[in-house]
Amino acid sequence: MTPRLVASGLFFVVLLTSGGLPAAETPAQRDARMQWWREARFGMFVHWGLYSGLAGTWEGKPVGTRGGMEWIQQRVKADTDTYAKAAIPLFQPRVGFARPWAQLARQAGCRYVVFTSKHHEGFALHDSKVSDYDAGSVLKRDLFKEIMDACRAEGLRVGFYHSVIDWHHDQYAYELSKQLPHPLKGRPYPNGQRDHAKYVKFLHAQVNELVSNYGPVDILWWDYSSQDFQGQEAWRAFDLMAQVRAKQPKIVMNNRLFRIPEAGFTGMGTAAIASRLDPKYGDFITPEQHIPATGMPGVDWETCMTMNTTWGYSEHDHDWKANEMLIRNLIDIASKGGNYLLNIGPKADGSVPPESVRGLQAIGAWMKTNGESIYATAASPFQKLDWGRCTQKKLPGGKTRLYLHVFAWPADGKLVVPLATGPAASARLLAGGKPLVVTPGDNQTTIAVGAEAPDKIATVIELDVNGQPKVAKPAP
Ligand code: JFZ
Repeated sequence: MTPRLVASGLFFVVLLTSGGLPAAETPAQRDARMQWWREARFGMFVHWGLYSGLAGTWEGKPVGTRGGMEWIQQRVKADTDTYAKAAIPLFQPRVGFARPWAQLARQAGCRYVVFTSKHHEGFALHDSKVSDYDAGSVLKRDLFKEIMDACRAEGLRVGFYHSVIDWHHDQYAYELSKQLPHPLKGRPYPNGQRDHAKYVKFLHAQVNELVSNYGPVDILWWDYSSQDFQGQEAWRAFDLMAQVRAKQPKIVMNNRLFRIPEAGFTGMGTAAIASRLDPKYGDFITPEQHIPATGMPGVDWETCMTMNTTWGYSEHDHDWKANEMLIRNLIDIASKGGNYLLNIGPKADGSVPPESVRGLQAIGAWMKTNGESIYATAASPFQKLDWGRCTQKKLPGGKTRLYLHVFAWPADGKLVVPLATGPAASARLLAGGKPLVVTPGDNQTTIAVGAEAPDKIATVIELDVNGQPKVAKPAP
């Protein structure tokens, strides 16, 4: 070892021992930690808790037909005892419910699962020593472990969504935020006074159970903060993240413990999109129910989306997205360099709504043939393509493979790609490998694709070119 290497080695030892924080991580180490997540492209989200049994119905009436029914306690303004009394008898998970979730995810082509360990209602799915509002106390089961084990058995990466908002805990001081939701908002604390620091201590202790007792955890999906209540002040967020990283050094976390511009989270939808994210606030940003208009080079992002309009199960929501939209959303997101976290809201018995099964199976059928145009690809080199989307991959030997996803099939059977290619360019259908005739050019390349779209939703054509793709400038 040269003296310089010894010195830099010491340098990192010093950084690491001063807390094991992300500051100690070099960009190369971060890239290595993020690699599986960046290549995965597609995950399954699961919202499942006491609200699943209520299914959008309170005292026999629908609370609504649209929107998040995992918020039902807040929607009907129930205190936690009233809510628990109504919901607990309905929450009856069947034995072995979790394996079908994991199978469904794997067959859909998902590479990871993120499920709710505790949503805003406060009910924890594991067997918690620091709470009696948990599956261990109420059902004598550890549903968290059942889900983790099932996902592992199917070879999936797995992590959990954890709400820092808590509508059950008697020290959660909801008056400290005007913006965060609470069923009792505007009403005095039923127990007189609250000491929020005690809640934060409980939050840390419960998360510590989850990252200590169930083996490796791949993802922690925090939810959520407001402008007026966030970060270190609200959740002792830096301490919480450090505690998690000490137990799970490889874990990937989102940024929702914070809500400031430098953390890349300032609002929902479009406003949640930021082109910067200091890694000390988390690893990725989370556009919700929304696909950004363009990619964001240098920022990792994941769009989470429902298949109807609610995260938690509702028997009243029938507004299901068509298979075509689900598949094209996945392609659109991959073409912009993001991940797609697609939600299911199982019923209280753990069964998955048939419409969700249908949608995931359709994605799975498409991914079985076309998955290599999604996994481990990079964002499109084109700003816009009239007929669809594009992803790309570097091939050994200096070539680039473009995956052209055709949504709108050309009526004359000629697909025009705004790209300069040389005579070495070659193309074929990804499904089946049929070679296609390429006419290269300085401003555009034309591929003879035939009159009929082989796949009405998205046909993938591979186009191999030498070196970096030379994208033609759009006409002024
Ligand atoms: C949150 C949850 O409230 C919701 O139930 C679901 O779990 C989703 C994935 O995440 O959704 C939010 C988060 C933040 C805001 C609104 C909904 N917000 O800041 O307005």
